[in-house]
Amino acid sequence: MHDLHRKKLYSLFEDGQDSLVYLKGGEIMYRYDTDFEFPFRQESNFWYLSGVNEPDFHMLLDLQREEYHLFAPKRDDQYAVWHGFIKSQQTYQNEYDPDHLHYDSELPSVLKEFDPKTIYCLNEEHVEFLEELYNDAEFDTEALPDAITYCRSLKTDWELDQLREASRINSIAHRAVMKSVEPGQYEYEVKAVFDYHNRRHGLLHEAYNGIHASGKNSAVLHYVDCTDRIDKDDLFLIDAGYEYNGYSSDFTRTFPADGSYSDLQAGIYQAVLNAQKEVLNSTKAGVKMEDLHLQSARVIMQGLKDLDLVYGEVDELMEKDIFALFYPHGLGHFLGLDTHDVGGYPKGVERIDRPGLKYLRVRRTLEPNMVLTVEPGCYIVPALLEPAFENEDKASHLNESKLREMFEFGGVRIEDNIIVTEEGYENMTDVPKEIEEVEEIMRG
Ligand SMILES: [Mn+2]
Repeated sequence: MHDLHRKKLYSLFEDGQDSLVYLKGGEIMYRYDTDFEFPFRQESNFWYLSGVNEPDFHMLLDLQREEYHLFAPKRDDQYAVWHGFIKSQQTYQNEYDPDHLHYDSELPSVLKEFDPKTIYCLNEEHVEFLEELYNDAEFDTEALPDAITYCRSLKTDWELDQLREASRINSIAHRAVMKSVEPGQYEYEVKAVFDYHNRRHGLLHEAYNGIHASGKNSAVLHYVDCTDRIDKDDLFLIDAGYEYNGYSSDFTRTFPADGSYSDLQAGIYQAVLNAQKEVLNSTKAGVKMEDLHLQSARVIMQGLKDLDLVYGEVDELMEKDIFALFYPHGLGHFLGLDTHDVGGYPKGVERIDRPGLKYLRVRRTLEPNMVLTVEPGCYIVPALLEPAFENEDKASHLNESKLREMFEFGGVRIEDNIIVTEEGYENMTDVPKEIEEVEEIMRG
């Protein structure tokens, strides 16, 4: 399968005469100056092109002959004593199927034999490493990141299957969490349930720092403390996923700790759900992500208007950036070997310098086989509202007294993972999100 990824990359380098691609695989990382090892996880570009998920490898791609050279670390007996069994070259050959297999110590001599004109690298750090071994070539760090990013942003069928499997198991874990949450538990107990269900299905790596947030913590976009006790009137927000074969899942659900949404919670929740459903209805190839984002923000503003939390016409609330006070992040992002996957901004496309759009992680026209998250949200963030109350132009649109009463409310986010198709999308997330469905699963 990774052979297909390399072919895709070769096709982007038309003139590969006397040129090589070099990639350095990941190394084991330690906690400060100790021998505490973090679990190894391959660097995503290396994994994409090789399928190798173990430390200390290198690769060269011969663009002229379209041949793949893999360099494996030579391990000594001490390695076997302390770290693990040493694989033979034959094992590596069978597992990874390179056109040529070498030991890492052979990297300088192989480079010399090639005598390349140009070596394409991912970054300056790799250039510096390689220059120590061979400095008779021109190094280029522009073309390769662009080419791999292009390849990775349009998924192959095999990649889509990995993503579907990650989502299938993540759906099981999210349902289990929804069933088990009760007031009085601590946030970390919920995380334990979530981790358990992923791990017992063989998923060992979290795709990102999961968020398990109750009450006002749910309005902290990247809350990772996971230490608070859940109160019966709290909303609980879980934004978490594991990866399968390196491919991520990333879902969010928000539900009432005691199993039934209060009127206010239901009002905000329904506004976010309506926004997500409207945006999904518009999702298909040819649509621009920033347009979808603005569409979702309008629906949320209408919801807040209906709840008497904001005043004015939706057009005005959008023009004056009132929406950004309640929805300060982007609608979604690409998903793949990284949770915030590459390719959101094609070359030359800059971020929009405007509140509420600045943090949009994708500004592209959607194409079939792009995979992304759709995750509108609505939050009560005192840090954003306090200054807005002081700003005359903004304050006239805000129901200050009602909003102040909600400073402990937190927020709502609903996130699904989808594959863009020509006519629409495939939703890989299978976790209840309608209010009645959520309440029913929580009742058991
Ligand atoms: Mn996400």
